[in-house]
Order: sequence, then structure tokens, then C-alpha cells
Amino acid sequence: MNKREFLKTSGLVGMASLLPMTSFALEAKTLFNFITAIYNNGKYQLPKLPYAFDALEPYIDAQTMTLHHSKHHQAYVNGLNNATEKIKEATEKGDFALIKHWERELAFNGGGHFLHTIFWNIMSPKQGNKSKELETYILKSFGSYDNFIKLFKAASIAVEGSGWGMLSYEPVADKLIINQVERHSNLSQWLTVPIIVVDVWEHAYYLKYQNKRNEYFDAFTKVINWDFISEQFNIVLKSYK
Ligand code: MN3
Repeated sequence: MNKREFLKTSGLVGMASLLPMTSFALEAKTLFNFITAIYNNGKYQLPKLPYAFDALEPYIDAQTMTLHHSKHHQAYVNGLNNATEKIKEATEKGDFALIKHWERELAFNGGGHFLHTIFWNIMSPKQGNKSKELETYILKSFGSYDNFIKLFKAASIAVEGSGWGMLSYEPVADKLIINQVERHSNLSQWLTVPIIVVDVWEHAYYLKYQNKRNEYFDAFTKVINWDFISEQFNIVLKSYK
């Protein structure tokens, strides 16, 4: 029985989703341990932020965090629930006339919901430390930490329009790679596991940084949560080896 099944059968799912994500994350040691916090009773739901809205000041301002979490992320959760419902209806009726539209909505809002949940967790006012394993993989994949940040920044600030910069584990060559993601779902490279994501949609930085996406990226690096990332990375490696 895995952690999720245990929580379900023991009736703890509802409780777990009410706990602040930090206290839940401390006891759960499974990949993306926030899954029960973002899906409950057949519905996707908005997780609580694992820290206060102003906790990332001065790098990420409280007003941006509040709008970003309670308006933008909530809209993706609503859109995902709606698309899921519409696809279920279409399947039951055998009417797939609008399937292209709903599949696009499903991918867009699902990507939005999952990526934002990772994003909140990979940031923290307390940066923590990179594990030895994560450092080894950064060196092996990019040559140095400095090269990794330079590549991550160059790719992230060059995303065309709205999207994300992403550090992923690529299990075929057993290394880390950087991807750009357009919107929430385009240009994805399947089989990879996202390790760090940076939101470069204007809503993530415009109030404080206006069009200076590069300055926002530099600020983002001051709030990266290395403890969380190292723990997730360790679980990813274990699950593939
Ligand atoms: Mn966003």
C-alpha cells in the first residue's frame, strides 16, 4: 500500500489537505508529496501556500504572490475541473465534436495547476542546501553551478510570450536538462521529471519588475528552496534506478 492509498483507507486524505503543506511535506517522503493537497474527493483544488504571501519579500512581492496564487492559480484549478467534467460528459454521450478544444483546455489548465504547485514549493524564504547528489548531477550535466544558472536564465528569459523555464531529470541519458515551456504545456519533453520550474508569465513579476524579466530571474534565484528540491531529486533518482 502506498502513502496515498494508506491516507485514503485511513480517512486521512481530507485531513492531509487541510494541513499546511510544510507540515505535510515533512512527514511524506514520496515524489510530489503534495498530490493529496491538490486533489480531493474527485476535484482538483488550490493548495495553501507553504509560507505567508509576504515571505519572499523583497524578491517576490506580497501583492504579486497574492494575485498569482488566489486568482491565476485558482483559475487553472477551475479550468481543469471544468475540462475534466466536459470530457467525461463527451465520453458518456459519445459526442466528440468539441474534443480538440477540451483536450487543449485539459492540458493547459492541468499544466498550470501542477506547475504552479511545484513552483510554490521550490521557493522558500529559507534557501537550505543542495544535497551532494544534486550537486554531482548539476556538475555532470552542465559542467558547473555557474553554467547551470547561466543556461537556466538564458532559456527562461528567452521564452517566447508566456511560459516557464524548467530543470528536469531526463532518465534516458541519466542527467539534468533545461527546457522552455510555452504557456503551460507546449514544448514539453515527455519522460522527463520537472525538478525546478520558474514562472515567466508576466503575472509572476510585472507589478515589481515590469518588463525586466532578467531582474526577476535573478531575484528568483534568491528564494530557491534547495532542501525541498534535493529531497524531491533524491526520490526521483531512487524511483528510476
Ligand atoms: Mn503563473
